[in-house]
Amino acid sequence: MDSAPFSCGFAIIIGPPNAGKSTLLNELLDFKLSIVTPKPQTTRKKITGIYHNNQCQIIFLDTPGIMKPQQKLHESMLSIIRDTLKDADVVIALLPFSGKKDLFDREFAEELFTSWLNPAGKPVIAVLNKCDLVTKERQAEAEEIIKKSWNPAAILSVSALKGLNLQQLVDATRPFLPMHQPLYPEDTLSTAPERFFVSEIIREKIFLLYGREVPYSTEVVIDEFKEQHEDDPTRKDLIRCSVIVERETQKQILIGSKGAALKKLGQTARKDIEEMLGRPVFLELFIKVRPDWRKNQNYLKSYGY
Ligand SMILES: Nc1nc2c(ncn2[C@@H]2O[C@H](COP(=O)(O)OP(=O)(O)OP(=O)(O)O)[C@@H](O)[C@H]2O)c(=O)[nH]1
Ligand SMILES: [Mg+2]
Repeated sequence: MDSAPFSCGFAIIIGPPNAGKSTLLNELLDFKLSIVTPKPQTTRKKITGIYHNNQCQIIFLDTPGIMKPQQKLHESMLSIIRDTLKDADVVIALLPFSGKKDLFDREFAEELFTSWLNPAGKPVIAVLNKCDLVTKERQAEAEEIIKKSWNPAAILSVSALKGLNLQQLVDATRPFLPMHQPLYPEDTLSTAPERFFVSEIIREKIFLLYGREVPYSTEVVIDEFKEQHEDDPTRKDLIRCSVIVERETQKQILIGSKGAALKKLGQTARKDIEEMLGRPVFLELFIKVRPDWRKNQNYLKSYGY
C-alpha cells in the first residue's frame, strides 16, 4: 500500500487548434475518448477524461482550440474554454512544434500566456507536443525560450502521438492537485453520456470523409437512443441522428451520388460506435438543413453551445 496522500483535481488541456490536445487526452487514458482528425477545430465542446493511478486521480479537460472567432459558434467555443479554465486546478498549455525553423508559434504562445493564462492565475505546465518532429537539441532550445519568456511552473516536451514522456507529464501534474480522495470510481472514464460520444464519432467521420466547408458546417444531434438489448439481447440498439447542415448544396454533398457517400458515413460511424459501446446498433442518419445555424443563437443553444 502506498501511504502517500492521495491527490485529485482538474487539469485543463488548452492550446491552438490541431495542437494534439485530444490525442494527448486519449493517450493519457489509453482509450479513444476524444475525436481526432488532421483538420483544425475538430473539438467543439469540453471533453472530460478521468485518469487513475494509485497516487492520484486527474480529471483531464480537453477543450476546443483557441482561434480568432469568425462566427457565433466560435464565440461559444471560446466561452467553453473560459469556463473550463475556471474549473481547473492546473493548466496544461499545449504548444505544438511546427517542425519548421520557427520551432513553435511564438505569437500564439504570447497571446495564450498574456490574455488567457496570466489573468487566470493558475499554475501552468507548458507542454511542447509533437516532439517526434524535432531533435532533442531543438526541444531544449524551445523549452529555454518558453522558460525565459513566460516562466511557467513546469515545462516538458512530449509526443502524444508516439506516447513519449507522458508519465513525466502525469508526474509533473500531480503536485498541483489538491490532496483529496478520488471524486469518481476507478472504472469511470468520463462524465459525459454514451450518446454524446456517439454524436462525436459521427462528427469525426464527417471530418475525415468530407472536404472543404462541409465538416465545419455540420452538427450532429441524437434524436433517439433506444437501448433495446437490455430487454432482449437479440435486438440491436436503435440510434436515430440528425445531421445538421447549413445549405441544401451541403446536404447533396453529404448524400452523394445515389446516396453512396451517406451510406459510407453510416457504415464507418457504426463500426466505431459498436466498438465503443461493445454491442451492435442500428444507426439511422437524417440530414436536415438549418440555414446558417452557426450564426443563430437559438440553434446553437439547442445544440448545447
Ligand atoms: N507528429 C505528431 N502529430 C501529432 C501528435 N499529436 C497529435 N498529432 C496529430 O495532430 C493532428 C491533430 O490532433 P488532435 O488531437 O485532433 O488536435 P487538437 O488539438 O485536439 O485539435 P482541435 O480539436 O481541432 O483543437 C492529428 O492529425 C494528430 O494525429 C504528435 O505528438 N506528433
Ligand atoms: Mg481536439
